[in-house]
Amino acid sequence: MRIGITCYPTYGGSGIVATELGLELAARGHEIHFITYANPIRLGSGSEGVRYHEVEVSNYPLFQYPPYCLALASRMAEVAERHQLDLLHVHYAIPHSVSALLAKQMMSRKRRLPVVTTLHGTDITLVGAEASFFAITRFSIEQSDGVTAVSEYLARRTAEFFEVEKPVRVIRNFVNCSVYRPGPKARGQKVLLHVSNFRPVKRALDCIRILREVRREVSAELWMVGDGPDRSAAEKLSEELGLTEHVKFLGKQDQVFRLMPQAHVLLMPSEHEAFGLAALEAMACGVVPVATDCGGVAELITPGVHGYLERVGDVEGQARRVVRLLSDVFHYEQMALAARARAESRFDAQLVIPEYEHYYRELLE
Ligand code: GMT
Repeated sequence: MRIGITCYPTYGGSGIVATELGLELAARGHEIHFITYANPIRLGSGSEGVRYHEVEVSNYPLFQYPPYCLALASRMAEVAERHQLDLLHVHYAIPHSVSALLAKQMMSRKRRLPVVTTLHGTDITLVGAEASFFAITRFSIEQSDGVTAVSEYLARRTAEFFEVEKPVRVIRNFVNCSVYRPGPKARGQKVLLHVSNFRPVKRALDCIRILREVRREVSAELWMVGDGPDRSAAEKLSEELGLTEHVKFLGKQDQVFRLMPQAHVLLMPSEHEAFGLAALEAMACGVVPVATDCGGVAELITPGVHGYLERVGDVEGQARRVVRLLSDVFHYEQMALAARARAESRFDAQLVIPEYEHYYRELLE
């Protein structure tokens, strides 16, 4: 198939899933066209079967707000005609889905261009729920030819909140278990890891507070990977709590699979997660997740088996779990093996990518 993919190319779960999906589909022989405003971070250069089409927006002085959605729609239509795309698959409803629907209308009469929209989380729970975006998010879900969600929870929430009849297919996130795999652990100190875009919903500051509690019992350090609005506040808090030398802010990393296996525990203290991709990637690397029980995370982690889920904001509860894991080697090893087995048996790319392929075929037929 010839597939156009649009996503946010920056550091964030939906862009990562879209990029990995494109690369996996290309490896299975499909022709993939990324249509985005910048090269998606995990795309690299020169992957076989993958092309990148940049969206440029005119900055005419009359425009107070450059019309990105229109530039995207035009580029989608142009790429679809030129490369005879079979379908467009957009990730994150706003505004990609709306631009794709417009591109579909722009096609010459003979060309069909089905639109698949994948819902990732905040496009429904935060952005789509804002009064100014509610109606257009609902419209884009109803008008897409196919809609997928990354968890049962998100599919249910979409149906309830937007009162849409449109069937939403659940296709969970995936990880390539040959790339994300266990490796040697960091020597010396135990390592806690947090990977996110440091938006308030991630509660990155809780990681610093958890480290403080953990260090009362066990010697450990914290690696903070990523960047975003709460990074400065997290750096300031680590200074205030006298933890500067125990917290490393590593910034954005595009080869997380090299870093992850070295850690012992992944911290994901989020306020909300539709799925929790960082936890899945960590599990594949044999790193045990200590997370919060929110959104769709329980579809990934069975508490006490593949990791732990505590109440949002319960820093002491999460710290207690970390201390137990770091102090009881047998318990830790068992859980790390179970986490890896869970990733392999249910979420490996080899299992999930065919679900997308079947879905595309259903729509094309
Ligand atoms: O806000 C974020 O965490 C980024 C966001 C995105 O769309 O870029 O992540 C969402 O999509 C990820 C990939 O499907 C999911 O693993 C995350 O759980 C989800 N984030 C939230 O629901 C907060």
